[in-house]
Amino acid sequence: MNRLRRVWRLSPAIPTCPVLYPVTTTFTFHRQISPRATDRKMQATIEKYPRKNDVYIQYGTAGFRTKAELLDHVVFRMGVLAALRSRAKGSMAIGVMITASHNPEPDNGVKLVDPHGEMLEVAWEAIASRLANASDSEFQEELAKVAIQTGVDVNKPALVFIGRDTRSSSERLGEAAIAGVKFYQGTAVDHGQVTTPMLHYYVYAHNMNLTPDPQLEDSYFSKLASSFISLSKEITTKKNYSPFVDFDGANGVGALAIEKLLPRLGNTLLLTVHNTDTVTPSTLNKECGADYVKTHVAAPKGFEPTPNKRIVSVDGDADRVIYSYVDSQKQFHLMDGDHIASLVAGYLMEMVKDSGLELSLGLVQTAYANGNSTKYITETMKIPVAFTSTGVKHLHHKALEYDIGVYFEANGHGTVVFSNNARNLVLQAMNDEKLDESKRRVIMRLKQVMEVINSTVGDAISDMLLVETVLKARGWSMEDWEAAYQDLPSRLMKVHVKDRNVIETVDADRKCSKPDGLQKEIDRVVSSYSFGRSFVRPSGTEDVVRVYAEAETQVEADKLAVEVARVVYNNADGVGPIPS
Ligand code: G16
Repeated sequence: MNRLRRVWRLSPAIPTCPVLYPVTTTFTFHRQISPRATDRKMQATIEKYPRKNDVYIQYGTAGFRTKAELLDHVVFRMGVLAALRSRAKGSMAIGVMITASHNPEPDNGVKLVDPHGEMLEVAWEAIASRLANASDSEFQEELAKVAIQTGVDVNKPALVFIGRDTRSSSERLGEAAIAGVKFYQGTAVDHGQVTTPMLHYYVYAHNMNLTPDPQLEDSYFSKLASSFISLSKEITTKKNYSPFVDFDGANGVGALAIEKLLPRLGNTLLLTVHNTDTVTPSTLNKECGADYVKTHVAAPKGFEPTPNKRIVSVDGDADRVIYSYVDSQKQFHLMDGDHIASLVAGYLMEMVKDSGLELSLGLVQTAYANGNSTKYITETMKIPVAFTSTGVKHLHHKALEYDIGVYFEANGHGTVVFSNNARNLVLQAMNDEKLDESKRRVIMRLKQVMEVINSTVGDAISDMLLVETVLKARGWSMEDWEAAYQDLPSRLMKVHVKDRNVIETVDADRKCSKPDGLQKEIDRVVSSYSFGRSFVRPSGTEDVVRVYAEAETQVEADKLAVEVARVVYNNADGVGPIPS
């Protein structure tokens, strides 16, 4: 009886929320003989979002991602978890973004945004997976365990911001997230269709009290536009730079966002926006957008490229950006995340040197970085490069080790982070009356560059403005930019296998440790190619194994990729046609 009273003593915190009870034998007993009306009501809500199959789903590279029809219960539960996380973080806002980014339209996904606009803390990913995989009948008990384990103060309010992309399933899933927040007695604010980086910024800006909530959207676009315009006014070197750009919106939410930014840019950047059909579901990411351009090494469809004019492609939630152009001979040229990284890092390095500030600067890449980009950055630019596993969360974390950390994945996902030390030194120098005038100007510019960057997460639109700033400052055309270094020919492939998780990797994805013998086979194949390099890893966002290969010529790179893909197919239970 005493133990039963203990259960009741904990309940008044949120009386209608029995899931916060500690899980004790007595509790189970109590529930078995006397299920309360509230318990039944809560259970009925959970069962409105039933777990339809028992396939394990994991919080992966970018949250949960799979076919949209399998996600309702996951998103509902992530709404619940976000409300719990908000309480665990002293009632700060937490974000829930509904998107499958570059994936095809029938897919969808959900990822959580932490209070400073960063990705969900890694330790909580396992909690998210536990909740997503609990059976409907176990969910309340599992949630109670999480509440106790994380020591949430249930008396605190909870606030969750919800955002979604333009997928046809996103509205329905957004409602599931809102239901989850309400289930856990939190307040849900629906921000509607926003890019992933917009939601990250909203969470950050709200929690930092930067702007009143009704002005979050305005604040986001104004901050980007005003810092870009100030920088543009300062920069007089134009030479080969032209402000005309073709923008490929991937028929997704990036197209909606850019339309809101455009009027604020005046004539500093003259964008023609293409691939803006956010209403026809089948068009999203279809033969356009950053992922298509990067993986197919081809111009986006949907418009006729003008020779030598820059094309900026974003992905389905506008957190990645890829530049490209078609020359007057109709030859396609790709300027991916590696080129963006070296362009940005070189510019920042120059400013650091010219400012006289003592700031460390480093660059973070993954195994997908083209070998020649790493060589150029380390040997010619003399900038240190660190490697992490795939997934911006890993790169972001590593980049924080520098005062100025530039990170980009080859797929165009990345940004720049600044340490508190860097921000303080810049502010101090700006107020230093004895500072030499030329240094002051550089430091002012560095401050404006910091403003144009969305440091919370990779942001295609902010990254585009940054690239445009550097190109303008350098007075470069696409050809000038491309002349920095030449990519080694490479090829990306996907292999379908029974269970992609039989493949495990080590050494920042560069080697695989499982299944036994696979790495040895890959090494054997690679050894016969000049400048050959290849690695394989299970995707965190699609049900495939990814194969990357580079070699001295395109023919060799293609051949190496196919050979390695076949090795994977044979060693990891390949399904469907043999890779060719
Ligand atoms: C996500 C991650 C990226 C990662 C990409 C591909 O991007 O945020 O860091 O590079 O998935 O991951 P994988 O090779 O594991 O499928 P996005 O733009 O799809 O959210």
